[in-house]
Amino acid sequence: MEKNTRLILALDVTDRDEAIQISEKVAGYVDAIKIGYPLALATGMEIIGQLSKYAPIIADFKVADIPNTNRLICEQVFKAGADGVIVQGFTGHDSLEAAVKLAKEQKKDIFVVTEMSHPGALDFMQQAGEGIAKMAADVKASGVVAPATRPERVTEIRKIIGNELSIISPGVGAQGGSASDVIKAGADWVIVGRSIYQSDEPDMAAKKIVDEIKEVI
Ligand code: FNU
Repeated sequence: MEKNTRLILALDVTDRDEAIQISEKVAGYVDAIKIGYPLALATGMEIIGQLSKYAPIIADFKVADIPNTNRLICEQVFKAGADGVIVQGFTGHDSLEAAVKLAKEQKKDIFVVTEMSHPGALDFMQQAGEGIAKMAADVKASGVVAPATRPERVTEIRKIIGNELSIISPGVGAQGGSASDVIKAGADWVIVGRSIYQSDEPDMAAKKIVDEIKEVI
């Protein structure tokens, strides 16, 4: 994924035509489009190939299984045309290694969730976040997913993973996080969904975030 605008669109709409229209409009403002279960379940996996002409696709399937199943899932997602897959880290090193090994063979990316951006992540996940970040660095994943809602945690996670791995960071806008704050805290990319795709002018909403990021880099 090329680092230009530092914005990743989270395209959680459930209508194929709407997904394509929004992608066309925002393509010039995003470095990648993240799709997840809402869009893939609504339209089928072909949507990945259809959207990949606008931007590289990151599939947010938060893969969380035993090593063999992780590998099988990632194989299918890459075959559908995705450039990266988001996997959970809490399943441990062997599950993560299986995904990373496959991704490296295919020159694709694995992003590992450290701690999630919503309030409930404090119940269980946050305690594991630093250990997961270290594991992601040890197995040489491409990057981690860390919360824009807690920029101070992004700074902590950056210290742990160093500069070899990327940080992609959701939680900007609808969840209360700020794009410029989390970029300053150490994120490489922000992931933004509702603030863009629910806007009457998604391209202008995306541009505003890109301009905000430019101010601080
Ligand atoms: P928006 N997402 C998230 N927090 O929000 N993958 C995480 O910790 C995480 C994610 C996803 O709030 C979420 O599923 F690991 O509308 C959604 O697709 O801007 C997007 O990031 C945020 O969407």
